[in-house]
Amino acid sequence: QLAVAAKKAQDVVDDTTAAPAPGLTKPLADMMGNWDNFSFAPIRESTVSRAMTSRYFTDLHTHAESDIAIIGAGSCGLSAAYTLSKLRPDLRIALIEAGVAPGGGAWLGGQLFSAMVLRKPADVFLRDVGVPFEDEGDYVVVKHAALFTSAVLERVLRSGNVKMFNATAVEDLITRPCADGEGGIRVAGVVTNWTLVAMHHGDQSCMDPNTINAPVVISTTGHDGPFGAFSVKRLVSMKRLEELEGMRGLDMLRAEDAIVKNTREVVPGLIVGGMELAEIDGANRMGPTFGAMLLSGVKAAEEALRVFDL
Ligand code: AHZ
Repeated sequence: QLAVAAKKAQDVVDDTTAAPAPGLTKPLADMMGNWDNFSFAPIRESTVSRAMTSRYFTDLHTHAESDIAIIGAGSCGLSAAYTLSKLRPDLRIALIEAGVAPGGGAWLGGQLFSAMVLRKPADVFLRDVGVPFEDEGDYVVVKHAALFTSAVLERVLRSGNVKMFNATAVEDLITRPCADGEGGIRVAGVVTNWTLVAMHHGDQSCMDPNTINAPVVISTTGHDGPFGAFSVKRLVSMKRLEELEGMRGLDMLRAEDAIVKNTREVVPGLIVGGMELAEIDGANRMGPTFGAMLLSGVKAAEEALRVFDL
C-alpha cells in the first residue's frame, strides 16, 4: 500500500517548488485582456463528486491503519506533523482536526493582533520551515501569525505522508490492556466522527463513530474549553489519571520552559504536547508567545518516534 501511495505522490504535478519569479507566468498573463473568448474545460458533475469521494475514501481506507495519529492541528500539532514528515517520510501519519479550519489559536498573534512573538531558540524552527521573521534579540516576530500557520500547514499538506482529516473530531481513544499484568492500558489509536455529527449526539440517537488504529498517538488539543484538553480529560474519566491540576495563571517565563520540559508519553502510546499539558501538570499559561508550542511539537514528534521504534 505504501508503494502505491508513494507512486501516487510521484504522479502529483508540482511546478511550484522553485521560488516564484516576479510577475505572472506567461500563460496567466496571456489570459488577461482576452476574457470574451474564455471558457473552462468541460466537466460532468459526477466527475467532480467522484474526484473528491474516491480520494477521501481511499485516504480513510489507507489511514485506518496509521503509524502515528496526531489529534489537533493547532500550532503544536502542526509543528509535530511537520517534524515527523521531515524525519520519517516512510511513516503513515493521520492528523485529525475538529475544526474546518486547522491552525487552532495560531491565526492571530494574541487578542485580535496580527504579529506573532516567539522567544529564542524557537527561531530555529522558523528557519527550518522558511518563515521570515524580524530578529529582536531575545525574541523574534513573524509579521502575521497567519504567515506562520499557513507556511507550516503548506509544508505538512505538501508532504507525501501526512493526511489531514479536518472537520473530524476525536471522540474517544482506542485502548488495549498493557502487558504489565497490573491492569494498565496503552493507547492504540483514536475513535473519530465528523465534527458536525459529534456535535449532535445530544439530539440524534446512535451515530456510531469510525476508528483509526495507530500504535502511537500525539494529543495536542489545547487547554480546556469546548473542545480542548480532550485526551487528558478522557484519561481522568477512564481513571488513568487521578485528576487534572488545571492550567495556572499567566507567567511567560515559567510557562514556556515547563511545556517543553513536560512534553512526554503520559500513558503508554499517548504523548501529550502543547497547552493540553498545562491541564495535567498545573503549568502556567504563556498567553501570546508561541515558541513553546513549536518546540513542544518537535519534542512530541521525537518522543513519538522513540515509542514507535521500541
Ligand atoms: O480544534 C482544536 C484546535 O485546532 C483541535 N482539537 C481539540 N479537540 C479536538 C478533538 N479532536 C480533534 N477532540 C481537536 N481536534 O486541537 C487544536 C488545538 O489547538 P490550540 O491552538 O488550541 O492548542 P495548541 O496547544 O497547539 O496551542 C495553544 C496556543 C496557546 S493558548 C495560550 C494561552 O492561553 O496562554 N497560549 C498559547 C501559545
